[in-house]
Amino acid sequence: MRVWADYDLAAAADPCASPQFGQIEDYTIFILQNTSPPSADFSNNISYTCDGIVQFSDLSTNAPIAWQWDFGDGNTSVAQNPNHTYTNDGVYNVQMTASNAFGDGIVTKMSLVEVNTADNLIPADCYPSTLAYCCGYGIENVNINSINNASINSSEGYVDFSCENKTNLNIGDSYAINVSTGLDNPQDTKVWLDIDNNGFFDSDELLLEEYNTYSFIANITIPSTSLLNTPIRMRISSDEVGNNFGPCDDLIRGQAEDYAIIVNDANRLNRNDSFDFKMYPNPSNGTVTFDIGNTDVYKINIYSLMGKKIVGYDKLKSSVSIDLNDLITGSYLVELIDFTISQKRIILIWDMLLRVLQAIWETGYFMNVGYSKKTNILKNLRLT
Ligand SMILES: [Ca+2]
Ligand SMILES: [Ca+2]
Repeated sequence: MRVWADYDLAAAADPCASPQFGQIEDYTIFILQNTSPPSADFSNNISYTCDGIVQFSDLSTNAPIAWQWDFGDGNTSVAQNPNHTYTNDGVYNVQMTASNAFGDGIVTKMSLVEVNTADNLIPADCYPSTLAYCCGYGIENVNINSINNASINSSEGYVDFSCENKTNLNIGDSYAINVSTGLDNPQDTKVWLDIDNNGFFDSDELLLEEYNTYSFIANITIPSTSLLNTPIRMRISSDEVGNNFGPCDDLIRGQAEDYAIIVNDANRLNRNDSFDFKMYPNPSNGTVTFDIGNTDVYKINIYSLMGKKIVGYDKLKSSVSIDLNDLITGSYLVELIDFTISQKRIILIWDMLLRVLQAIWETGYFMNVGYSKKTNILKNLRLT
């Protein structure tokens, strides 16, 4: 084994060249047979995928010579670094066995890969490349509504972030979009939305142009012709100032990134998701809390058991408390409506008199005080 060391600005190390100021030393190494079975390990390039494609890489030690992969979906491979395509949605365990002449090593990773093809966008007709990254150009952060995605500069080239970065926006509404392009150079940036989801970015799908900025916050308005309730592609391209580019043009220094937008119409009752809700306390003696989880557009209607609508509330948030003090004692039908889906529950409301009597009963006064004191208590509560 030869060790070669020299002045750090000298010519590159050549095992047979004489160092300028340093020296060369030789040592003896014996290579021994490794008689241990492999210690199995591997990595995967992605854990949440919309197209189902996952690249696995062997990280086993102790010199394996054979591999057996079980991808958890009934498919297997004997490659060292297999590329596998899952065709069904689900969460998969992956097992790998690495072998050599001295035995096997096995590793199993539970719930390693989640496949969700419902979030897969239709392909775009083009994916712009970065031609000549330099100097810190690129897109370093994108923030709009619930998307807040940090990434490296354009040394990564084009990246499709749409699978794991999607957000719901309302048709006709304006939203602030914040694109950070680093501190090194000003850039030109454009944003397109494939509003008809045909895979092409047409001229009327250019939503924003920002010139000569380091980063910016601007508003985009979701066009009234946008396809509803389907993930559609938003493309952000950014390049050095003065490079006039379209949605399919390669970028000289910068890069393009894609995201997914789901356009909703809050005024149209067209949702098909099922939902459930919690309602407590029940029976109630006043304020009732309705908890519907992540959904935030719905109505609450309360009916008598004869079917007469007593009261209704519109467009409430995911968890809301409603004061039902005014309802007289009895059972009521509560209906929560989320677009076309409705769920119903019966709630029992206790009115004020019953509540007071219950409170007195619970304090034990009926057990421990005389009749006149009980009367005074009721007088004080303005119930006589
Ligand atoms: Ca980036
Ligand atoms: Ca289009």
